[in-house]
Amino acid sequence: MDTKVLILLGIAAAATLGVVVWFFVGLEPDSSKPITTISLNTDTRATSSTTPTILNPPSSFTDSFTKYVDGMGQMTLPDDFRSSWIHLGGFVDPGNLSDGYHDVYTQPGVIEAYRRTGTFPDGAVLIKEVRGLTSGNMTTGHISWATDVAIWFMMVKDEQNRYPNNPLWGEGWGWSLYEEKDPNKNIASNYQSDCLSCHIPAQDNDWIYIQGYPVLHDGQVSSLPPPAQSPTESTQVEPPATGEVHTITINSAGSENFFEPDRLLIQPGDTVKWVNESGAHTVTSFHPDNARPLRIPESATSFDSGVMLETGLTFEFTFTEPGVYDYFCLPHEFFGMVGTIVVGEALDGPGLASAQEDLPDPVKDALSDLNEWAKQQ
Ligand code: HEC
Ligand SMILES: [Cu+2]
Repeated sequence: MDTKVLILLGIAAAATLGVVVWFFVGLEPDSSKPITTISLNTDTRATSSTTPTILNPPSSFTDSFTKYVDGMGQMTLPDDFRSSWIHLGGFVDPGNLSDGYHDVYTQPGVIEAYRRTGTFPDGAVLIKEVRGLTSGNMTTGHISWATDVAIWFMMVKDEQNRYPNNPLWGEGWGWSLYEEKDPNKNIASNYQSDCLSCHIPAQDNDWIYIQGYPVLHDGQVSSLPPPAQSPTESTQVEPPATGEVHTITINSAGSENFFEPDRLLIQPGDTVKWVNESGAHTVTSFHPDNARPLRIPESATSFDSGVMLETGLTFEFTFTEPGVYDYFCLPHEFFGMVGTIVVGEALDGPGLASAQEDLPDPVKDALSDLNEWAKQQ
């Protein structure tokens, strides 16, 4: 081909493009609006989460292990996920101003892979961005919208158990956490104490709360676990109570989660009835049955309410053996949500021992405070 022909072809192409652009501009619903930029989008990725169509979905996401994970298993928050990843879905906590919006992002192609196989592919990354909430009157009503970023939670799917000795990796995922003040620094240290217990209700869905992502399952969430493997009626573990019944409420207020009261003196044969006032909690004794060190009398039975997801659910336990019983809430253990019951008197036993080293720091602090109190009973 000689140069003249090339130039002619070039002019023809430019003219065609001009006509095409003019055609689309003409289709603009409001063509009176000034058009400032026209960009020719060569990106084939769909940006809408409801119609995820990707022309060439990547079949593998294992490059995550070079891009976002180092050789030791330390994870880095990707910096481009908001603009080039897919918004999978989200959650809103309207009562919580400081972390009301939870938006979840994943790589392009993960949705297609999930819809094909029913599982998250190796190397899939999920990022939950947590933002504050504000609200005001708009022409549509009283509307809430998101403010600044507070924190990011990140999970990386690992089907090959690549980092068996790194405490951030397990159950098929890497788990990490970043704060706005230093997004380059992961602040989680151990997924079991920092993350896992709170994800137990989602255990059957690979630890992911897929009900928040209808795009994965077209809203068909019948495979979801029942909302509560929980005590819908009160559970009686020991012989029928002959003693008094004491009530402890379980509460969530903003970011505070607590048993009220968190310390109680009762008599052998008395029953304690825990009532869930708000939030999702458990009443779980420190006992090897519950994967924790023993902190109840040796001869006593362990107890665990299961997750109480709804307000008004109760759990009862009748205490027969004298001594000190320590218990915790599984979802909020890491925040120091623990309590103690002294039955009869504070006999020297596992419940009075100083807190075990491997317990999270907030638990250690709370237990030493409760121990001080128990010793005086
Ligand atoms: C207080 C309980 C709690 C703790 C602690 C917690 N999570 Fe979650 N996480 C949840 C709940 C509940 C959801 C879904 C609803 C929501 O966002 O509130 C969720 C959602 C997520 C999501 C979005 C994907 C999904 O599962 O739906 C990621 C990613 C995530 N968490 C990672 C982590 C990591 C990593 C940690 C530890 C550093 C962690 N989480 C600690 C309760 C918790
Ligand atoms: Cu709790």
